[in-house]
Amino acid sequence: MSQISPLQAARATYQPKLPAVLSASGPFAKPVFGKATKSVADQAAIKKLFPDTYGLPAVKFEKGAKRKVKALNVAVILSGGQAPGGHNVIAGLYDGLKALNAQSKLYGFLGGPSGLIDNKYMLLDDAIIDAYRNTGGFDMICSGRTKLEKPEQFDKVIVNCKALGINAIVIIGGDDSNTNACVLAQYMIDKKTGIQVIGCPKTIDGDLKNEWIEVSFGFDTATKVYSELIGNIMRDANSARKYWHFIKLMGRSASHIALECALQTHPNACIISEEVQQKNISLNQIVWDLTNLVIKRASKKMNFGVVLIPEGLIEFVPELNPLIAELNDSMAEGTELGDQFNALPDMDAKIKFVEAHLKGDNLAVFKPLPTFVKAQLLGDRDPHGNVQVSKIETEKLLIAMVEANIKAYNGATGNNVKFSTQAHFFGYEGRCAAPSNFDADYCYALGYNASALIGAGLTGYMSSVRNISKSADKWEAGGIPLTMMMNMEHRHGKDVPVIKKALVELDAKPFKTFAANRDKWAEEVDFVYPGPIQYFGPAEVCDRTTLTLQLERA
Ligand code: FBP
Repeated sequence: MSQISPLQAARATYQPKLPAVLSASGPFAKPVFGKATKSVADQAAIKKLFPDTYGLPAVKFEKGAKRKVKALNVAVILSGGQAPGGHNVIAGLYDGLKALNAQSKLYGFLGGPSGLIDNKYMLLDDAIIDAYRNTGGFDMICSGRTKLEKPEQFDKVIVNCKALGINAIVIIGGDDSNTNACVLAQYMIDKKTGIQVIGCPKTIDGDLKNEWIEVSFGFDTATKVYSELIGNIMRDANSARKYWHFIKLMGRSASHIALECALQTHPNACIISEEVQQKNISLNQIVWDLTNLVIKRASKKMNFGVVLIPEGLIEFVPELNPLIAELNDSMAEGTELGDQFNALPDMDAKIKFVEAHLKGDNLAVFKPLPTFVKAQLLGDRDPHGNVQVSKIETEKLLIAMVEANIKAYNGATGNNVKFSTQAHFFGYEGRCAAPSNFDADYCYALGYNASALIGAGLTGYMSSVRNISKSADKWEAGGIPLTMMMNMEHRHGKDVPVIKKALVELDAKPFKTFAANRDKWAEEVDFVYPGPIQYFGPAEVCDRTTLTLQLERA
């Protein structure tokens, strides 16, 4: 590891808080089983696919007595995008396993799921774990996006795990990785391996949440980092009074991150993709709403402002969705059109080709788009050959379109509304931040709790720590069957079982609170400057949770 900063050194000594039941009983807490569960939808189909893990009861840990547990060998992977706190999940898991039996071993498989498949691992020991306690990043064992979903891959995992005498695999990941964990758990039963599979809910996006998983880890820290940056920009905007800042925020499809940052900072506008979709708001309408806001603020001598834009917006705009679908289909590799398109020498030729082949409405939407957006729509594909929607610079697209409207407005009215802009994209700035106290505690508890689930012999569960809007001593620990979160979805031409993604709900408190305040925030300077995450100091400053969580659990 590189040299550590004084803050990191102080932070290394932080002892994360645990739910009272785990503090009292350690990983020997007693599992108390609830009633049989069912999946959120498509019960018959899910039951058929997961005959042994479907219907498992939810588990709640209660006080338990120390008992003799054999030494366990456990494999752990980090899967997908980085999220603050991942190292603490591993540290909690490690401490819990050692408490169960000091001879237990934890193997970190390297680079995500591919490490399990290709048998790349390292044995984690005290020195490694101690070096990474309470740090951000996933660099202890690194992560990856290989999908662990095919029987051939599972078979390799079995061979590799058997060679090390692995009793359980812990998959720390988002909805896709935990979907795969669910499939792997059933596969391990089918093949009578006795290897348990436990999931942990990770993603800054906040879209792996439901009645039992109140939040995925990383959301708290990442949104605090973005909100700090947004607050700094707001203060700059309010000081210089000459720029409109358009800020795109990571979060993939869901707008949870944008919404939380809006609640924390009170921007002049924040677009929520789920609202755009439900109310069928066109791109033109979004742009005119922003244009009118710029004009209105200009009339009050406020030629500045801050606009938040969720990463996934493009997919939710009604007229862009069919356009993207047609581009995905018509340019797919192996099709006649796709092969002709791919053979073209440069982007100019590709744009002309696509304009000659797009149909009716989609052509009308594509044609007026700025050239850089056309190029991004036609540029690199994802591994499935689809448009990489997240790479489209929506913040710049909106700026260009508002600019054109303002120009037309100034021309038609003789006014001189100024619209000078700055574009930003925040995502990587927050994914590896040192975890907030909340994420440090929550992650450690999730990992420690996973060791208790393993010690109890369970498989096909997600580590669940609940009641987390309260102080940690009131948190509840347990496990939720992965099958409980599943439904069937149509993906890449097939109906497949997946964990249901949580999008922003327009009738829930976080959105309603935002909607009730946004007009006031639009026209005034009501900015809030949250400042940096604090690790040492009063609990009301250092341990506060996100506003989303507070509003949802109020
Ligand atoms: P996960 O769902 O895997 O946690 O990813 C989170 C995320 O940060 C998204 O917000 C973002 O769209 C994506 O990862 C970017 O990933 P990459 O850096 O691999 O392109």
